[in-house]
Amino acid sequence: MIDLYKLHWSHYVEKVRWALDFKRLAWRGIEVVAFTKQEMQRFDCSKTVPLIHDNATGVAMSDSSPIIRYLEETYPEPTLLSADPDERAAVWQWMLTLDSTLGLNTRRLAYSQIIMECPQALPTLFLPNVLGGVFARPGLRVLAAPILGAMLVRRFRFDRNRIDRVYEQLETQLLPIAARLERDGFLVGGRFTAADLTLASLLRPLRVVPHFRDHPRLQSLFAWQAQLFDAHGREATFAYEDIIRVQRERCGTMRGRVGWLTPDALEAAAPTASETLQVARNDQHHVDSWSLPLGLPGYLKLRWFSGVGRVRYAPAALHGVG
Ligand SMILES: N[C@@H](CCC(=O)N[C@@H](CS)C(=O)NCC(=O)O)C(=O)O
Repeated sequence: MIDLYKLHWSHYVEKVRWALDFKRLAWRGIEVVAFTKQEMQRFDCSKTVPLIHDNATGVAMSDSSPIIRYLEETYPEPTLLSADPDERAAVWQWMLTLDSTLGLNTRRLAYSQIIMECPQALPTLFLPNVLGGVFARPGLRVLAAPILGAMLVRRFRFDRNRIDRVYEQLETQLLPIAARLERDGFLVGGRFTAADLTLASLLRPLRVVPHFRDHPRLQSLFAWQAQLFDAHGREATFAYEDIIRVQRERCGTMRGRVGWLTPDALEAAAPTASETLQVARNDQHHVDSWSLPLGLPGYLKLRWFSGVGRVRYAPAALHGVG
């Protein structure tokens, strides 16, 4: 039995859940409290989720791609990598690159979207079990939302999305990937590997970001993703997708017009240089009770002056995408 320490909606966790299911391994999920991570303190690896503890071997480790590599080495069949060494290396580089770029940027934009449109979803996601779920109740939710929002802004710097050119970087990364999949069907070797699993999982948060969800040249990519989810029995939507869809249906609009994203701006965005990675990068900044209030101006800026304007809500063309 493998214990998987998780936050249910995390796209990095979904990578590992998918790999465990693909390999038909027995596992049980342990939901952690994101702020204390008390449940993981006894392990001496980094305290991010996913973290696994394999009761059969005693191994405990975090970081989704090394976890998948460990699963592959310990439980080789069915394989998620490749017997061919060149393909294996290519899959590994795709995984680390996507973890270090796509996964960070999609997380940034999805949280930004939630803060812009329905910050009251944050207590539901982060505090469902704290003090018997009291913060997820309607009255306290309204009070807890800005505090959680400020904390997340401090941790991930959503107030810098424009300066850091997050939309531009994502678009220039995804367009060639979409074209490649249209041509080849899979990222490496013409068959499903951990590279595809990584891409499909880490792309999930973008399904709440209208600029990408409705992008005419990315529809084939979301269709590819939906097809994989269906073929592998993955959840069609995550809780935050449903929460934001309900909110949009209620108010009839969504934050979808990225004001500064002109064709010229996109043209000028340099594609990210591809380097050989040994480990995945992360973008979390330390937050404590002293620095938390510093997140409030960024939170308010994101809520009211993000530069991402309202457009009329229309459900996405694709089945399963809100
Ligand atoms: N590169 C890591 C990223 C893991 C990561 O950033 N996990 C987030 C959840 S999406 C986390 O543990 N967040 C808790 C925190 O921010 O303290 C991986 O692939 O597992």
